[in-house]
Amino acid sequence: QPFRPNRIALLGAPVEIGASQLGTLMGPDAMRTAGLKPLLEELGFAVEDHGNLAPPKNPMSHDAVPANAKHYREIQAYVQALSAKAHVLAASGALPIFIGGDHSLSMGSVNGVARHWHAQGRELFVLWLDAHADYNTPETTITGNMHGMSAAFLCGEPGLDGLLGEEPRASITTDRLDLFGIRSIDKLEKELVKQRGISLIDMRQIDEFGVGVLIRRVIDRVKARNGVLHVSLDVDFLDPITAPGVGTMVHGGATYREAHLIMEVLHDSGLMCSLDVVELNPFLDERGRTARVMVELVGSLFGQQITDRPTPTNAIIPAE
Ligand code: 6HN
Ligand code: MN
Ligand code: MN
Ligand code: MN
Repeated sequence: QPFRPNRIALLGAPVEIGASQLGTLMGPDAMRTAGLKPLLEELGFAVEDHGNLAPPKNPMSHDAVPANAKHYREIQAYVQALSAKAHVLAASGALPIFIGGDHSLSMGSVNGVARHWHAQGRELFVLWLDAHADYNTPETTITGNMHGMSAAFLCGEPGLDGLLGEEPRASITTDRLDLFGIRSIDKLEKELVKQRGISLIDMRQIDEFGVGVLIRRVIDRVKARNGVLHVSLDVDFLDPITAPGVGTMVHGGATYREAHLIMEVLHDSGLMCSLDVVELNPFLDERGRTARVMVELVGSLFGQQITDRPTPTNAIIPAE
């Protein structure tokens, strides 16, 4: 069953302390300035902008603060507020877009969205488009930055168990996570991902097979289980030549067209139920270039096309 609502809910999540480089706080407003809402409206959607989420000033959490998780309390407040809001937005029937903010926000957005879909009896799959695996735990992290832990948290890895407090936890299983575009992974993080058997498409595989083939493999798996797909798009998935406005640049990322092809194929699949656009850092951007690129990518994800002619695929899916 495809999910093609005509309503989109925008929510800014200006969290920046999950990363060491400050500035992603300005991400949501830069995406607005770059014309996100009018573009989606032009594509035929009714767009509600819910503004930027403000977490409670004095949150009540009494769990122990884990070692090696920087700004744990502040991120905890954020994640709880975001999970609750994400659940409400998903349940409203709109397709929510969470605009970051650093990647720690996905701990809240995905948890809330997963909770909604699991109650509908549909499995939530997560596509993690990123230079990094974000699969560290407080045990494995080198930096202590929580934006490097979000995928691990979502799969229920231990170490951040008290993070959600009273907010119900809706973990995804490791066979429903696809790490895609990876080219920077820490040693212990790599071991953990391997141990869990998580699907990881690195840049070499992208070079060898092309993104068209590989993204269809992800989609087919979601389809086969009648799932829905949350897309978590980190700006650093893209090559820094195309997207310099990011604090964690890694060379050798996806090109402008590779990224668009992924968005176009995802759109055609009709499986996407929610989206994060994270790690945009307008403080590091060049004349709004990266913000504009991200808005254009969202356009392709919601049906913007070069021509209206359907393009057949020549993908031959290699056995895994
Ligand atoms: N991101 N693996 C590094 C760390 O600090 O744990 C980088 C994390 C990057 C996080 O891209 O969202
Ligand atoms: Mn990330
Ligand atoms: Mn990243
Ligand atoms: Mn390439």
